Amino acid sequence: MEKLIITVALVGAEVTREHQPNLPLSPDEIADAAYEAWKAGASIAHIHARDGAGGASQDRDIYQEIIAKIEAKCDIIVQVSTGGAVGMTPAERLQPVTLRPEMATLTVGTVNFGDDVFMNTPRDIETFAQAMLDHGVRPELEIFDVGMITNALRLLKKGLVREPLHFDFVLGVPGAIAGTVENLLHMVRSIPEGSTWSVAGVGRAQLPLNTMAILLGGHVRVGFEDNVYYEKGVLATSNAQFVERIVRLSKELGREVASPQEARKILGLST
Ligand code: KMH
Ligand code: ZN
Repeated sequence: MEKLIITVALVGAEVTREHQPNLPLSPDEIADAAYEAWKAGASIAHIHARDGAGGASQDRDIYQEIIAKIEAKCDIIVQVSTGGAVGMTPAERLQPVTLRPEMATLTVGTVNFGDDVFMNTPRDIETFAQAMLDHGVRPELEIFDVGMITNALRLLKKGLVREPLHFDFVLGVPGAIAGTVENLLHMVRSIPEGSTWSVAGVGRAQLPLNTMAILLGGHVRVGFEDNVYYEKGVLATSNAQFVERIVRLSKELGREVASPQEARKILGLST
C-alpha cells in the first residue's frame, strides 16, 4: 500500500477561539502550527487566512505572508482554500490561486452548510478550474455529497481537470452527506481508477473515517477546521496532536507515513 498522506486543516473559516482556544489565526501562528504538524508527520497544510480581527479572509497578501512564513520553516505542501467562507464572492475566493501554490481546493457543487448554503455554480466551478490550470495549481476536489463526484467527472470530460484526480471526501457537514462507513465506501467506489483520495470527517466522524482510510489505502485529513475535540468533551491541545495520533495508528496498522516529498510523488506534483 502507498504511504499515508496526512493533511492538516489548521484553521478553517468557521471555527473561533471560543470553540477552540488554541486555534491559530495570525500568519505567524498559522506558520508555527504548520511547522508543528509537519514535525509530527503531516505532509499537506490546508490553509485558510484570517484578517486582523480573526475573521475569515481570502486576501492575497495575507495568504502570501502565511505561505512565505511556512516555506521558511519546512517543506510541507501548501494547499490554499478557494472555498473561503460562505457568502464570499468567487473573485474574492480565487485570490490565493494567483500566488501559484502547489495545491488548492476545488469544491464541485453547491451544498447546504449548517444554516447556510455554500454556493458553487457550474459556471463558477469551471472558472475556478480554469484558473488553477492557468496558474499551474493542482486541484483537490472537495466532495461534500455524492453528486459532486459526477460533477468532477464532467469537469474531467471538458478538460478542466486532469488525471490522476485527487479527491477529498468531506463527510459529516450538517446539510451534506453523513459521516458513515457505508457512505465513504460508496464514494471511494465511485471515483475513476488511478485517482487518489483522502477523507475529512467532521466532528466525531473524524477518527473512525480516518482509520478507515488508513485501512483502505486512502489518505487522511485532520485538524481544527473539521474537529476541535480530541475525544468526547476534551478539546485538542493543537493541530499536531491529531497528526500524532494518526501517525501512531497508521504505524500500528502497518502503514508508513509519507514525507512531503513522498506525498508529492504519490500525487504527481512536480518535485
Ligand atoms: N468554509 C467552507 C464554506 C475549502 O476550503 O475549499 C468551505 C471550505 C472548503 O472550507
Ligand atoms: Zn477549508
